[in-house]
Amino acid sequence: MMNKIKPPEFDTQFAADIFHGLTTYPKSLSSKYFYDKRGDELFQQIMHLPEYYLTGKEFSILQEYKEQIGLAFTSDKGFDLIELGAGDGKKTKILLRHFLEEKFSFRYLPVDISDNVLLQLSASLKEELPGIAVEPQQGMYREVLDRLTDYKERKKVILFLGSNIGNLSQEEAVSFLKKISSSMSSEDLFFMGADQKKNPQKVLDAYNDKTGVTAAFNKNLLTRINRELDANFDLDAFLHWPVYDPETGMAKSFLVSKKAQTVQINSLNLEVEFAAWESIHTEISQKYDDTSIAWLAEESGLKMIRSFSDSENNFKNYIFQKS
Ligand code: AVJ
Repeated sequence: MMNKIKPPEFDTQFAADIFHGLTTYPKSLSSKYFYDKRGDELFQQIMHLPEYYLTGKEFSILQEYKEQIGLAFTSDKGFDLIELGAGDGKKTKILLRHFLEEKFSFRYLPVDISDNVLLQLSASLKEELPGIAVEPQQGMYREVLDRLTDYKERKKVILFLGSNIGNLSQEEAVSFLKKISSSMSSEDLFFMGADQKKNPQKVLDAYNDKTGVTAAFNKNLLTRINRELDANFDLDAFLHWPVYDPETGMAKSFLVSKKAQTVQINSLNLEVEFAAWESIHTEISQKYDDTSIAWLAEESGLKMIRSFSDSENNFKNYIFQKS
């Protein structure tokens, strides 16, 4: 019999999720919590690492195929470009600059949960690409997509770059893509970047860089729990451990406890016991191929109409329509 204890109440979703993740077996934490201020900085550094090929490959695809991409996006009445998780917009600016030069009629609607990100992005666009109509949309993807579903005046093009889809489990990815598809009309497009299956060593290296930036990024989650929930994780007592399964295409990252230890999380009134070599799963970075993308599309009510890739097929950008 289980002890009947009153379920704890939590001040924030973060507190609730950390509690649940560290009191179940096997332990896990969501990668969405990587991105506090320090996490954002570390991710910026990751994008410049020689091992982390994703950003450079997608950048080169957008650069090489911007004309063709532009021709697919544009329409007589113009279009609205909605970007989910815009970040610093470095890659998107390649497209925006080209669309501006071509004098396409379009508006740019970057969507992000962070007001701060949107403010910085709007400011940098005003400076670098004045003349673009920018309408930032603060909120969660789902909320914003709901808001935009009834909007049918112009063609919508939804951008989802960076292989961010890879952080979702298969089930979550289908549910997310169904949401996208249901917010689209027949002429709308969905443009998505997805990292591809490749030499497993190359994938592994991307999540295990020599300089340890990715390890610091992964462990920063513990620093965040220490700060926000008054905990005492010892970062040196955990190992950053990425793995890659070439069959499923799943890259996973773990934090592994180097010894038996107990961690106090004061704000949660919780003591977390770790056995020696017990793991915390922290991230999925799914790698795809055309078969798995076709399956995802089929499950989600999308139809792939074009794809663009770099010369080594390391990364692909796909265009989908509602099916
Ligand atoms: C931003 C989700 C695409 O999974 O490759 C980078 C995040 N994690 N290094 C990825 C990340 C570790 C990244 N995404």
